[in-house]
Amino acid sequence: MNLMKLWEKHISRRSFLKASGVATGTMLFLSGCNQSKDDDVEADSITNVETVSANTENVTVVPTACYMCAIYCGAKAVVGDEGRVLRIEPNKKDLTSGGGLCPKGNSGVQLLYDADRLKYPMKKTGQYQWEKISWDEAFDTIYEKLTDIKEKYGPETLILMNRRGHYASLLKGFASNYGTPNGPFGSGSICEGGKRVGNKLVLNNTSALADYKNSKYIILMGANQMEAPRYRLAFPKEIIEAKRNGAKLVVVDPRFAYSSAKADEYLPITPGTDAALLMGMAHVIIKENIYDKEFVENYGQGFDIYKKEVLKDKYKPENVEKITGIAAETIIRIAREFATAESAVVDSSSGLYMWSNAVQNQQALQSLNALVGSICKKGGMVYPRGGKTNSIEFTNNATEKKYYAQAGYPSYKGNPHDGNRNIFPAAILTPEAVPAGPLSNAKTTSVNNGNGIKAAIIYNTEPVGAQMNGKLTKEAMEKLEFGIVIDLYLTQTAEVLPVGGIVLPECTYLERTIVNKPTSFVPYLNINQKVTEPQWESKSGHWIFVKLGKRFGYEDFMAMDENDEVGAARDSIEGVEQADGSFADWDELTREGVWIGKDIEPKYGDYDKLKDGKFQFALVGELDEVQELYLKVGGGVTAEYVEPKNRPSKEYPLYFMAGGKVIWHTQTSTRNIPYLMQSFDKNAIVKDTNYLIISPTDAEERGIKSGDRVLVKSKTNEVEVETLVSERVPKGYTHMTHGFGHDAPTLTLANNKGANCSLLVDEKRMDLANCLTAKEETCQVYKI
Ligand SMILES: Nc1nc2c(c(=O)[nH]1)N[C@H]1C(S)=C(S)[C@@H](COP(=O)(O)OP(=O)(O)OC[C@H]3O[C@@H](n4cnc5c(=O)[nH]c(N)nc54)[C@H](O)[C@@H]3O)O[C@H]1N2
Ligand SMILES: Nc1nc2c(c(=O)[nH]1)N[C@H]1C(S)=C(S)[C@@H](COP(=O)(O)OP(=O)(O)OC[C@H]3O[C@@H](n4cnc5c(=O)[nH]c(N)nc54)[C@H](O)[C@@H]3O)O[C@H]1N2
Ligand code: SF4
Ligand SMILES: [Mo]
Repeated sequence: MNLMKLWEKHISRRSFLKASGVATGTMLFLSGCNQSKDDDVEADSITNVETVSANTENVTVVPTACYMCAIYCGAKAVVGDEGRVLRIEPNKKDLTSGGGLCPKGNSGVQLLYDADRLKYPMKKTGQYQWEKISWDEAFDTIYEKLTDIKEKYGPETLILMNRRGHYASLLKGFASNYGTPNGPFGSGSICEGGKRVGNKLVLNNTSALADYKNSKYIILMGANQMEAPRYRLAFPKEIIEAKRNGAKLVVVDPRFAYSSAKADEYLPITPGTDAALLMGMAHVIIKENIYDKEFVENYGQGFDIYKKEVLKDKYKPENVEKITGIAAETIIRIAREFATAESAVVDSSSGLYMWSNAVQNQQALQSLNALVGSICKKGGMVYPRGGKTNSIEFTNNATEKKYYAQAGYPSYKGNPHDGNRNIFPAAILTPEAVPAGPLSNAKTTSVNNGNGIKAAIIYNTEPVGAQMNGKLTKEAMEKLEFGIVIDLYLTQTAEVLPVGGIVLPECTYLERTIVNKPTSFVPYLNINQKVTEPQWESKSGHWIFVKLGKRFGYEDFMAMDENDEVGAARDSIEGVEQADGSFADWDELTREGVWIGKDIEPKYGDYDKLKDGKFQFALVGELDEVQELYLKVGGGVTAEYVEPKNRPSKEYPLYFMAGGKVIWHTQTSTRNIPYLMQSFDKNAIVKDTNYLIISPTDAEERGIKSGDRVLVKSKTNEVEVETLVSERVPKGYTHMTHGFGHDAPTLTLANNKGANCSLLVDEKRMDLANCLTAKEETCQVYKI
């Protein structure tokens, strides 16, 4: 197909003309290969839609965005003859990426053209047996099955799962219309519930961001930003920039990760004990009277209670040394440096959140920031102000609230967490053991009407690989009465659907159009623009969910046009006032791939966003619903160090960090991409599989060498895997990267490579936000 025509179809005529006009003078010489060749391309010249000459063919550059993980970096697709996408380049103007792309972003073309992709809607007829069906038949079957289930068991027996990202609002609209409050549940209930609740308690906002770039003292605690950038790919770059401007970087991590390698000071900590270190630092700072009195006085609530806790003997440096393994004199020195730096910030990630004491950790962390006045301050913690889009108003949007009210529960908003899918296997297998009602008892935010869960819609997530105790998830899936998986691949999760289950092929992000709201300090949006037509019979989430809603006759969906996703994208920004008072410009967004508001610097001094204008050092006075509920489920009024629930024992003497992100891989979704799965340097821990990484001492004690196969056993399960002996992990500690061990026949590269470390994790151990605790596992290792 003529490329320019294809492109023209997807942006307005006016913006297309404007855009191509800008480009005519530019000549680029591109070879037709997939990999980035920066030296061939004048970076600054790829700023627009343009027709450029190559050695062999004409190419077009289409601004779009990456969706190989949930950061949504702005990108440019270089497209050759007949719509063939040649490669993905960075978009220099994009803010969340800082103008770059990671290796996963570059490899997007291989996802697009992966021959293993799901090509048609299919119906399961037996184990590993599928029958190709038409989209119409798929929708008819779904309508009949789900209508039947609703009549027999009630709408609450349908659960929906997704990942943070595209089309969540349409999925939510479907759930509301169907009448289930159970979902869509994203991955937030796996990886950051503790953070969100911790932040909400003290900062009145779930998602504060560290202003690394402008900071003079940065502590990364359990956050491997250099390798697993969280929220923004620009972060690693900005941390390095801060270092160039004189900032000190301290990394606190039990294992020597990539971030540790960039640190000015690296502190290996005893796993699970970070809150003790944070409280110990606060102890020194308060004792030495070097805290920010002005902040505490003007913007602090309940400081005396916090102070009383902090000054307890258990937080004396010599006692904290015993808990954390970090020398008392180091704690004292770091505390002094942190309090007296021009600006300072301590930030965390899964290393603190994936523990049973996650909420308390985050309370302690933000309280330390507050103690030195680093809240709403340059170089400290600030409120995000990313771009906004319209949220679609669905007729029954209030379903869950109505449901809770009818059932006599506190309002849904009162839950410390906005959605939880951890209850999913138990609600299928043992509904009688799952308490009814929302999180009033901190057991579940899912609603059980007594019948448990009977059907599931699983979109863009792979629970067998990603949920703790994947074996249980498998058993549960097989017992569903009906299930639907919407994915790019026929995953191991799809393979355990009950017979009669349906899989629907979504197209990739390069084959669809939607506006993104990347996490940001400033109002800004970017856009995924369709770069090439969907292949085979794959369809975009927009098309799939609108058609689905229409099949059910839901009025909200009847008014939508499944074929007009460009119109829907445009509507999503129409008339939306951004945080700085500006309005996004569609032409600019489609032409540049990004739209940036008036304010281009983070906003400081937003103290009015704090609850009653105060940072909550302690939960006193009139509490909001989340604070009240938190106390009710056993949370403390102020920050504290709480010992993790699970500790190494005689039977399971080694810490087992189940998961841990690596630069070349996104969770369960990039394991079939050849460019990422090639072998590199063993020490860099990059290969087409995962290993059990074990210290030389522990390996020697067990007679294990690198490359040996071992049996890793936890209380929950056991797996076999290859080992890598490395000094990057300390004695007593083991680690496996998550996302491997796919065990269905459908992914040519990924099948049976490595092992699924989630199988080993106890799914019942949760934090006070009801979030899972993958880093808190323990194991024993045997040479096979
Ligand atoms: N043991 C252990 N388990 C973990 C973790 C850990 O550290 N340890 N980490 C946890 C964390 S932090 C997270 S966020 C979760 C994430 O785990 P998941 O929720 O499973 O997320 P992903 O791996 O990103 O993607 C899941 C599926 O989405 C599909 N997919 C990709 N792009 C698209 C698309 O455009 N459309 C559709 N329909 N499908 C698409 C992929 O093929 C894949 O099957 O895993 C969690 N599980
Ligand atoms: N390349 C890449 N980047 C990603 C992702 C990806 O899959 N690949 N996924 C994205 C997602 S969904 C998420 S949730 C984030 C996760 O991003 P991170 O949270 O940074 O990633 P993890 O590797 O899970 O854990 C961070 C660090 O915590 C350390 N740690 C473990 N236990 C403890 C502890 O008790 N104390 C301390 N101080 N440290 C500890 C680990 O050794 C690890 O280095 O990454 C995002 N970015
Ligand atoms: S960080 Fe995520 S969104 Fe950005 S380029 Fe890498 S995979 Fe794509
Ligand atoms: Mo995550």
